[in-house]
Amino acid sequence: MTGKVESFLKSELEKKNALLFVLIDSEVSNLDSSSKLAKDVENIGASAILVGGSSATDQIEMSQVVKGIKNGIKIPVILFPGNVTGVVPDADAILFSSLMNSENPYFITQAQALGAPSVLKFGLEPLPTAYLVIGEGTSAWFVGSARGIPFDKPKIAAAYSLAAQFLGMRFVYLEAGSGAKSSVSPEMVKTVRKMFNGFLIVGGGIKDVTTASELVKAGADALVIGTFLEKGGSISKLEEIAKVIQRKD
Ligand code: 1GP
Repeated sequence: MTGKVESFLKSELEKKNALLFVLIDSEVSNLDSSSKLAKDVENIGASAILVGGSSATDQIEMSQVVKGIKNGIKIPVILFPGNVTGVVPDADAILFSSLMNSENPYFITQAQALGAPSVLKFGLEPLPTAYLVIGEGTSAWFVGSARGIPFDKPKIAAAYSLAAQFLGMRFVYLEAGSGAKSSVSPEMVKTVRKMFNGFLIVGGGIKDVTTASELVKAGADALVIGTFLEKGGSISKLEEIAKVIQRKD
């Protein structure tokens, strides 16, 4: 069943070529700075704020950050959990993800089973997501015991995405990993796009206009950017990226 946040994202996609999601890691940004950051990125046209990450494990801190952010903005706050500790109240939705290419069944179905009752209890809208880790050496890869899909094997990513679609998942997230040296290739996005009909999210290592625009041209529906801002990247440069990816030609 499509909920409010999913409908909002779809309506955004009718207006914009692709969407910008900004990732806030509650262990990097404190309460004040994350609330300000959320307002700033809403102002430049981001469509959602993701809160979480594979190394964010302090549930109390995350809960405070989510609550703080939520008060000041209208765009949805979507949880991006790396584990059951990433399920907290007050957000609008959650990327209810299976790390499909993990070698550990915990990250494929068990964490989901442990977290699901809290998702229901907190009234979070679950967005059924196949989370695919591309490449190696990142926190998402290590923490999630992923068998990273090689960057130059787009057909494998496409096969997983098609399997996700057949399993009823409406979102695929191609993840190169936070702070990855290189992002997922446009070729991989293109190959996945041909197979997968749902909402295609791409993240990890995106920090410039050219890369962002190539990924969108290849078929990404939303790009996730986190480290760029954490490392001091400017809001005006992010606005430039937002404008380029949102523009309908
Ligand atoms: C990480 O895809 C997100 O989970 C964002 O990546 O931090 O490299 O922007 P960056």
